[in-house]
Amino acid sequence: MAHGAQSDTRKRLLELFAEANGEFLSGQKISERLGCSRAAVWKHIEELRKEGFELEAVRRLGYRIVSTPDKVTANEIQLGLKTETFGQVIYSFEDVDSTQRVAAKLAHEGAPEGTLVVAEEQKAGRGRLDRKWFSPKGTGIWMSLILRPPIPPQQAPQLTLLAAVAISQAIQEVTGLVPDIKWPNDILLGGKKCVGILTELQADPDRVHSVIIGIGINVNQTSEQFPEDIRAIATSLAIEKGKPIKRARLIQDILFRLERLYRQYLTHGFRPIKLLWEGYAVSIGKPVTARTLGGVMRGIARGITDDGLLILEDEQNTIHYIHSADIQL
Ligand code: BTX
Repeated sequence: MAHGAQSDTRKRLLELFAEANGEFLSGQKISERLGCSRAAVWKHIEELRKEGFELEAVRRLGYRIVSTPDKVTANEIQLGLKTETFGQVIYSFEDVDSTQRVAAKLAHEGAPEGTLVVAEEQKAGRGRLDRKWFSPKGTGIWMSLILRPPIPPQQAPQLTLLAAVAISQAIQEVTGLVPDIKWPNDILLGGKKCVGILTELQADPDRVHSVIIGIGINVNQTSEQFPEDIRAIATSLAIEKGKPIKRARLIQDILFRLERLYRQYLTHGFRPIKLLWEGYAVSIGKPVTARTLGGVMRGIARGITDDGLLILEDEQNTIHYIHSADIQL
């Protein structure tokens, strides 16, 4: 079921509550600020309640938000969101086949940069090379962000690395845990995968039309909730932290950091991002096995190029530049 892009009035109401910072807002003031009737205000408040917001109503004082639900609806994400464009338009779904597919369709139809598609559950979440991405209901972050960078298609993989940095920073900020990044697209905690990133393009040979950054984060799963075949390699933030994490709060932080890094990237190029990326990179200087579509290669990971390719030095000291692979440490 889709919640769809939310109305401007709802969005402004949530902004008002965010400004009020937990204090009461009178019904009169809300209706004046939103330019709608008191009855309409009441209707919006009831809808927020249905979504799991806890709202206190006191005569003469008005309304205040007591607690917000652990939901990934547009309302929840936009309450307190500090971005200019990223996540300012949100399509949220109870369930969907894949947020990547929905975002690609929206991008094709002209959705603006920063449009976010997010779902409580994915029935057909996917990883790279059509692998499955396990996306159970209500426990993780399954989202896709539409970007329209003025770059040639071969630079798009840099955005995967940029996203990995923003997500790692946000995880660190919200949970205090320090993640490792494994080139190109895995984020690990304690050696186990908690995040996957999938970057897909709509492009001509010389120009990108849109880039869809798909982000899957295991947030609140217990280890029994992972299917047996990935239990040994997967983890969630809650497992590592020992307590549940509010998903919308993490999404806000990710969007904020993504937007900031993306702007920096468009102005100064990949180099500053590369330096940040190297700060989280786990494979650099270590022996790795790279499985590419062309075969298996062993060597020492020496770093990444300014374009974001992996530099691998094999046993004969030959340097290889790898565009895409699965890396085993
Ligand atoms: P990947 O190809 O690097 O990793 C996929 C592999 O990871 C699977 O083959 C499996 O072994 C393992 N795996 C599957 N599910 C999980 C999980 N929940 N946690 C840890 N490991 C898992 C990674 O691809 C890119 C994933 C992107 C997912 C996002 S979610 C939002 C968006 N929509 C969508 O369909 N995909 C992206």
